[in-house]
Amino acid sequence: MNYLITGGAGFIGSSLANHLAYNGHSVTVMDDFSMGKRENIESNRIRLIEADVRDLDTLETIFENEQFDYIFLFAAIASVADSVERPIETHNINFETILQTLELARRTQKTLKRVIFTSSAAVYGDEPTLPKREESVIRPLTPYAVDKFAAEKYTLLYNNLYNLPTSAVRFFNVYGLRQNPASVYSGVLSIISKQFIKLLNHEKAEFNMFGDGKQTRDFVFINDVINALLLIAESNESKGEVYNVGAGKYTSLNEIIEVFEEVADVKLPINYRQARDGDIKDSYADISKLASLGYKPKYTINEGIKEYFTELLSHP
Ligand code: UD2
Repeated sequence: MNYLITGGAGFIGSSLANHLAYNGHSVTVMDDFSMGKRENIESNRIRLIEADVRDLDTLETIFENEQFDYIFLFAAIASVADSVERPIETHNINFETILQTLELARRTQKTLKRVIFTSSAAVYGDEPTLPKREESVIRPLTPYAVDKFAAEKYTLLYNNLYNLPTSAVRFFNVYGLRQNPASVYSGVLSIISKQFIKLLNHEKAEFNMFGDGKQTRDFVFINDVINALLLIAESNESKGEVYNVGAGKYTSLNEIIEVFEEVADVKLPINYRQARDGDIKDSYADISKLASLGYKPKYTINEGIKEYFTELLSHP
């Protein structure tokens, strides 16, 4: 099959691209390396196009010259905090390029099996009812969440209005190899695991816990996420639908640290800090809609962290 993955050098996109290439598919990655990294692309069978998704000419050339079976849209400003700093740029990248891509696909792609847009649990905002169902109250509170929700809606509209086969996913807290721990707003598990690696290297390490550590999240391992994405892309029933992608379980940060301490066999010093402004206390997904397609997460949190940590140790 022929795949196009925008933002395919980022954490989730590159994990999917490597998996597909490894399984013999033809994969084109479009990325400007603003967040993604060249070294995330591990297969020399992946074709890399270095371009910003706002570069319409390049997008048009790609779409006019090739027919894809599957298109995955990951390219985005991925940090909520960045979106608050840069609302216009966020809107251009996270919303307008998605609409442009859908339109290009409608015009040029004749054998397309699916376009998948990647949205976020951020669309649910701080409305406290749990677990989150796809039909739960939507309360987007940041430019990031507003644009994700709008782009998600447009993606599904293209299925319903123009018969372009599309689906969307709302990621909960994905973790795994290649998640970049560089910023304080990076995924918390990448930040925690970096500290454990330091400890194992006999370097000084500590973790800033924002709040009491009792906040919970639905942490889902990248391998389960890839399975979910492929399942949704290949199912007929999922056309025009949006799916939560999580593990359907919640774990507190304190529990997460305990699991890491057990796996690494070392204690991590914790600095308790004030909770972040606007931080939600708890979040977890109802995954029954995804389960109805045959999805069942393979990794418990203990198994996922163990696998993640083992992979990290062998990928210095
Ligand atoms: C996730 C997404 C975000 C948005 C949001 C929607 C990630 C990386 N972020 O934010 O894009 O979709 O969900 O709800 O997936 N924490 C610490 N110390 C640190 C870093 C974080 O205590 O050094 C805490 C943080 O205050 C929060 C928890 O860890 O309570 C999880 O933080 P996160 O940034 O990994 O994810 P989240 O759920 O806030």
